[in-house]
Order: sequence, then structure tokens, then C-alpha cells
Amino acid sequence: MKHALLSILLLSSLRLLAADREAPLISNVGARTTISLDGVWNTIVDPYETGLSSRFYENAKPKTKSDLIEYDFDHSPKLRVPGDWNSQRESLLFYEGPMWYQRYFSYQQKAHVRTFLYFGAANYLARVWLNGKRLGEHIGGYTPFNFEVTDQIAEGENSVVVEVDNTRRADGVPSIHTDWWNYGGLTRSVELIEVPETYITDYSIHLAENRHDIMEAWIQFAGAIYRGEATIEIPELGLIQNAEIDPRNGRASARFPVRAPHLWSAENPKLYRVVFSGQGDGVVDEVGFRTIETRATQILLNGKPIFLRGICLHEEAPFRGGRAFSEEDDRTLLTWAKELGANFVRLAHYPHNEAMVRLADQMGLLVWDEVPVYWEMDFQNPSTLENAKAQLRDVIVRDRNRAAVVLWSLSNETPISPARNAFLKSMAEYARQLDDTRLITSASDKAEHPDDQHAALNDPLGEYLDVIGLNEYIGWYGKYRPEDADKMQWAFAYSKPVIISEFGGGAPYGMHGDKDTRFTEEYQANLYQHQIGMLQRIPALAGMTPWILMDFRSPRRTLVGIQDYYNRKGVISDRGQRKQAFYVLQKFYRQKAGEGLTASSAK
Ligand code: GCB
Repeated sequence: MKHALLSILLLSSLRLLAADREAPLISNVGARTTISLDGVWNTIVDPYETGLSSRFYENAKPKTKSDLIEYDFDHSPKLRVPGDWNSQRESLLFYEGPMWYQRYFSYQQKAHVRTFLYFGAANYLARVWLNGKRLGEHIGGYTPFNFEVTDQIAEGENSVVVEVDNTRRADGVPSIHTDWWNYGGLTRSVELIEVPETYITDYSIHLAENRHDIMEAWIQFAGAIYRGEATIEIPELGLIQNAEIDPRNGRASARFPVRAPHLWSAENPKLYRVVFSGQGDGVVDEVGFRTIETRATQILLNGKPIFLRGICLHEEAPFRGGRAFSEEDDRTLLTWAKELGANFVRLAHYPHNEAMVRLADQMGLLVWDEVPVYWEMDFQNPSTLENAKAQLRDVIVRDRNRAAVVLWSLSNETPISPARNAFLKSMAEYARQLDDTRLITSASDKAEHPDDQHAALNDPLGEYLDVIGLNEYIGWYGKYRPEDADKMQWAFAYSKPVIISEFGGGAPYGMHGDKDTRFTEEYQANLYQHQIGMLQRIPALAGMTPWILMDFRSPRRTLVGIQDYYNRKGVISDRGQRKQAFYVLQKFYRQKAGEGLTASSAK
């Protein structure tokens, strides 16, 4: 009886698994054999979600002239992939709800090859069918996912259907309220990936803790594992390192000495070609080597204190608007950050596209990577926590070999409560378990003002972090004027490095007036001036990322003639025009960079 029950349970869980073919995320897709499914897709806007009951995923056609089929992908309007739908069709600007995507592609089957269908990102919920069969679903709008399709993909013509739904949900990550546009759609590339039957899913290589002459690496294989060794090669360092593969879990790990590599830094973002191989598979990556740690209230890059001259960014496309997804978008944004004098970017408030992080690696910009645990959320809900953790895991899998990424940020401006504290504690532990080589942070805005000359951050979240992130809007929100910053003295409950992860104020480019007039460039520039003075009086200050590089769309910003559904706190407009505040910040960063040079040449 007991056995019968057990086998029923087992069978039903197997069936559940069979219905969802989401497979462990394959890292470094760019190094794989891929077939792009980007381009023009057929789309059906489905505000009442009738597509599920009407089985849009079958992509059926009437067989006789009397057949009733009330949808037709072939003659429906098109949308480009990658791309959000809101910026592609005027009628979709504010659309939130389900959208059906369909396209055909032809495929040639190959022996001993496994095929995966990969999505760079789909906001927010995606349900996927191939040739009418359900592959599964994925939640979370900014992280990649893949399904194995080896058994579903047909020789010749195939049809893939995806329902993408960006309805905001109280239990979602993020939840209902955000200060950014809820761009829906297949916002990043869709690809088929081909790998051998036994293949490398993921790997990691980095310098051992605070050592510049020892590396640690592992390679994870999937499929039937044969006894043998995996190999890691760094030709430029003359390194060939073998490691035994454990057949029980498909993992090979090694710790080994290296001839001191050129360390990765913002000034010299050196990347090495690294080859990971074994079991008949091989992947090549470009990897930088550096260490990152904290000592008291300092952040040390490669053992030396660094001041993070940063700026926040949304993943918003310059000039054309909408979600950024291309290397060209990314290069424009990061080039502006460099011009500002930055050595650091905060990629707010969710994982940006992979090309962005790779470009930061090449250009020498340190990165704060973040997941969209933002404002009020359903912190009591275990499935919300699981969702947040899955997003954190997937961005860590995607970016863990990028030297540029030095901080994992768990959250932004979440309201203090026992449930929230427990939620973020659990995320911090999970992040450390997945990657103990980086620093953990979070942005908090829960400062208190005992009087008009003192400010204190006592958020208990600080206990779980390596670096304290503080968002403060003195001179913009609340009762204080920009000049009040001059007398403000900050105190922090935890003796850890502090990054001022946001400050700022809004001004459309070209709006002028005196420095006391809201929404003028003069007001914004004056605010920056007084902020810079105040921040320099914080002894634990290790960096700053003002809000924000470029103006971005926000449904909350309705002020006509000034905001017009844009958050105007950019130091650059969405058309690329530099505001006065850009030059105030640039001047400060140039001076800071100069100080850094004198300090290191004095050594
Ligand atoms: C914040 C949020 C950010 C907003 C910004 C603002 O504190 O973290 O997402 O966009 O303020 O402009 O109010």
C-alpha cells in the first residue's frame, strides 16, 4: 500500500517534470553554436487571455471552409524580437497583459546533438509551446531561461508559440509599483542552442580569496558522465590544468597556482582567453582576474582601496527609446558613463542584458548587478522569496565570470519589517552560497533625521551586507532644500563601506531658471553641488552612483510639459543632451580620479 502510494507520488512528480522542460541555464550562450530566432514574429494582443482556452498555441488552420477558428497568426500584426511591444506600436504604449508571439523556423536535425530553446528575457511571465506541445513556463522578466527541445523539434518546419504576459502582480518580483516602464515582450534574443550529448552547462574561474597567484575553478557537466578529466587552459599564461570529473555530480573542481596574471582594473581591463573542455565539449570565454574585498569601511580592488565613481543606469535605449538590448545601445550608455569620469555603474533595478555586462568587462567599468526586489512586496509569501532567489541565481549563473561585477545587490528601498528582514537575510545567504567571491549590497532609503543637521541609517538589513547602499534625496523629496545638505552629518549603524546609491533631482534638458526653481537645470546642478560637499564628509564613503545617467520612461511621472511620462533625473536627456549637472559631476569625478593617481604614484 505504502509502496503503491509512493510510486503514484513519484509518477505524478515525473509527469510534472515532463510538462516543464526548463533546463539548467546554459551559461555563455555566445560561445555556442546557435541559430537565431530573432526577427519578425506574428503577434496577437489578447487582453482577456482567451488564447489559453482557444488554444492559440496549436496555431491551427481551418481544414474545411466551415471550420471555426477565431485566430490567425499568419495574418496578424508583427513585432520585432528582441524588443518590447510598448515602443513598437503606438496603441501598445500603455498595454499590460498577455501577448501571443508566433514564428516558423526550419531546422535540420543532427545526430548526437541536444537542442535547447533559449530566451535572453521575456517580461514577465512566459509560456512556451513548440509544435503545439507545451515546453513550460518561466517567471521573471530580466533573466535568461532555456528549455530542452531535442525530442520536440522537427526536421524541416517548426512553429514556436510564446504567450508573454506583463500583468503586474502583488506577489511578483517586482510587485505592483515601480518607477520604470513595465515594458512587455520578448525583450532579448531568442535562440536555438546546439550542444553535444554531454555538455558543459556552467563554469567558474577566479582568483582565490585575496591571492593573486592561486586560482579556483570548476566546470559543471550535464548528460551521461564518463570517467575522465576536464581541462582549463589559459594560453597566454601558459596554463593547462586538469581536474578529475566526479561522475556522481558531473563536476570537476581545481585550485592551482598561476603565474601572476595582469590584474583586471578599470584602468587596465585585461581579459584572458580561457578554454574549458572535457567529455567532448569545449567553451571559450574572455575572463578578467581581480580580487574584491572590504577592510573596515574601505572597498579594496586587487588589495588597494578604490573610490567608486559611479552612476545609475536603467536599461533604456538612448535616442530610440524602449528597452535597450543591443550592443550599440549598451556602448552608447557606457561611453557616456566613461565620459562622465565613472569607473563604476549601478545597473538598476534588475539584471540588464548580458552584452552590457560583457562590455563593462571590456571597457573597464565595475558593475553593481541588481535583482528587482523593489519597494513594497509580498515578503510573507514563500513563493515570492523563491521567485526572487531564482532571479538572483540566474543572474549569478549568467555573470559570475565577469570581473567587472563586484557587487550583487539584493534589493532597493524595501520597507523595514520582520518579514522583509527575514526575506533579505535569506537572499543574502543564498547569494553567498552561490558566489562567495563578491560583495553583497542593497540600497536602503530608511534614513532618520533626529534634527535638521543629523541623518542616520539604522536599517537592520545592514547586518547581512558587506557594503551599505544608501538612497537619499535631500534637496528633492521631503522638507530639505539642496543647501540643507551643507550642515547634514551622516551616521551609520554598521561600520562598513557606504555607497550613496542614489541622490538627484529632475530637470528636462533646456529648462532654465534660477537655482531655486524646480525642474530647471540650474536647480539640478545646484543640488549636485551641495550633495558632493555633503558626501565628502562621510568617512565611510567608498563610492556613489547618483540617480541617473539618462532620463527614462516612467508611468508615474505625469507632469505635463515637464515630465510627460519620463523621469527627468538624468544628467543626460534621452536624446543624448548633457545637462549642467553632468558637468558638475564630471568635474568632481575628474578631480577624484586625479587624487587616485597621486595616491597610487606616491606609493
Ligand atoms: C528612488 C528609486 C528609483 C526612483 C527614484 C526617483 O528612490 O530607487 O527607482 O526612480 O527614487 O526618481 O524618485
